[in-house]
Amino acid sequence: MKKIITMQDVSCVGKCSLTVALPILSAIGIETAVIPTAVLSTHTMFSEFTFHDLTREVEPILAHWQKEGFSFNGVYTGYLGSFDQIELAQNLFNQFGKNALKVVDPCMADNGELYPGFDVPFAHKMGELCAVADIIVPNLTEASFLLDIPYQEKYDEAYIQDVLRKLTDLGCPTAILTGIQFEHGSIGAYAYEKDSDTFTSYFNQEEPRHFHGTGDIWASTFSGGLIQGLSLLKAMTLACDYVKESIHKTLEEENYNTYGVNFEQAMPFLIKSLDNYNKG
Ligand code: PXL
Repeated sequence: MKKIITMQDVSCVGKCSLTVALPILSAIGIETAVIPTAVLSTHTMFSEFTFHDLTREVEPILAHWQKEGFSFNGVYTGYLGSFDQIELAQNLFNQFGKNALKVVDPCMADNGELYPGFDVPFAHKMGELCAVADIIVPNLTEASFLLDIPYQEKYDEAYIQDVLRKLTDLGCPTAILTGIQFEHGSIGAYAYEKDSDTFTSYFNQEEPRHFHGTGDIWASTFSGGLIQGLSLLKAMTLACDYVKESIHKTLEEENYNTYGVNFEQAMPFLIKSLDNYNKG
């Protein structure tokens, strides 16, 4: 059985970070070791939330895992709350990432703005973690902060390709931009692999609403798909299709939540899709 480590917070309500990564990776059939970086009552898009920092736990956890001789096929980091946590993620990559696929989702911004509590120096520090990843999966806002370029709402394919090349110049061989929209009604992911100088993209029909937390669902599904041996395009396709289905299930519900999507009800779709890929 394949094994992955994921390092991110526990937002007790909010359907993001560990509370989506763990069930999704389990559904994909991967044993998942977790490094919880903090416990919050909700994610930070609520007007208030409690926050208990777990940074001090990370080093002892890693030291114990080293002693046990554990090894993993993948290491995937999501929302990290401080400079210290980014440095610990770098240690994690050094200790457990040598023979593992290292995926960084630089969760820190959306819709042109940084999330509460983050600033430009934090974004640059996140760039240092991206430099030592195999694959990074920012949205365009995060990419703009990583590269210190203005966020653009309207763009064309040449612009996206240029941003992707610049992202790989940070040091990672592959970069994928998520939530890309060249035209109204279509949304998808666009990847660049530096070694082969190849671009790959996948687009879906856009659902009528956007939701918080879909980036975490995308990154968890994509990381799990790759660890299970899917090609880059198939893992991107699985992630885009599962996010779309999760939004679809959400919108089917009367009085649906707006803080996160119904990824739980779309899980049969995820498992069936993965089965079909494995058969095909
Ligand atoms: O979805 C990313 C995320 C994860 N964890 C926390 C967050 C967010 C986004 O706002 O606040 C605590």
